[in-house]
Amino acid sequence: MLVVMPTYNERANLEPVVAGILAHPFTRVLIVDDGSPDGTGALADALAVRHSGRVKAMHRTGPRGLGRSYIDGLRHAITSGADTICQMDADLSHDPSALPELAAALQHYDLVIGSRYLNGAISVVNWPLHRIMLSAFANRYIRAVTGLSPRDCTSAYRAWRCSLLAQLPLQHARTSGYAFLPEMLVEAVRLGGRVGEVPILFVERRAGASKLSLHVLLESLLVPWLVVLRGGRVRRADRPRRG
Ligand SMILES: Nc1nc2c(ncn2[C@@H]2O[C@H](COP(=O)(O)OP(=O)(O)OP(=O)(O)O)[C@@H](O)[C@H]2O)c(=O)[nH]1
Ligand SMILES: [Mg+2]
Repeated sequence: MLVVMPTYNERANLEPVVAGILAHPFTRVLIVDDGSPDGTGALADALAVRHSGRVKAMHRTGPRGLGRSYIDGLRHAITSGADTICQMDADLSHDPSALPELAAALQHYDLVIGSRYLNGAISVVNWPLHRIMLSAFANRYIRAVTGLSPRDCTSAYRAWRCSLLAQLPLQHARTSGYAFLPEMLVEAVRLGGRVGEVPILFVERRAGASKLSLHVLLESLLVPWLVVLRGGRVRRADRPRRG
């Protein structure tokens, strides 16, 4: 499994998260850095030398962004020959110890979401109330506008069968922030992908700073409508099953 991980100023988190991923013998890592001013890119290069063959660093130039970095990293991953691809954040909010469960669920699904909101629970640690409410609202909003049914449409912790991911029109994704996350889900369901969810515990970052901005939030409100205008709502028959 190739793990794609975008980084921007994650110097304090990169080493432990990479160690956690590499503890699973079935993994490789692609770090997608956006010229982090704190030197995360140089650390990524050092890790690539130390773990030659298992860690690779990609250095982006041009406009930076979480969405752009995930898309570039995933497109590269598709060409790498991996059968399965995982996407995850580098700030330790996504616990690498969940990787075996995500990988195992790919035996039954084409896309598995590491979900914070299964079975009526909210599995989030150290989030202030306004962050929980924002995330809950975002998920309701996205489900209402697009017709999607997963409980966590905005989780970036996802495992893919490459056969499904390679069919997605990733080259058309234009969003800079999080909005590509529900957009990719809609495309996956339209392609007939089987979508499952496994529970994860999301822990708010302890080191480094969040990059959530007003621009990214506004984009997230608009994009679900653009996705629906382009291809319609997800039809009931297309809807994913829950794992
Ligand atoms: N390459 C790249 N990575 C980014 C960019 N912005 C954020 N990231 C990375 O994307 C992941 C998620 O970003 P966060 O800032 O943690 O966003 P978040 O998880 O919603 O916010 P918090 O809850 O505060 O952690 C982290 O690994 C970041 O380093 C960017 O512009 N470029
Ligand atoms: Mg985070």
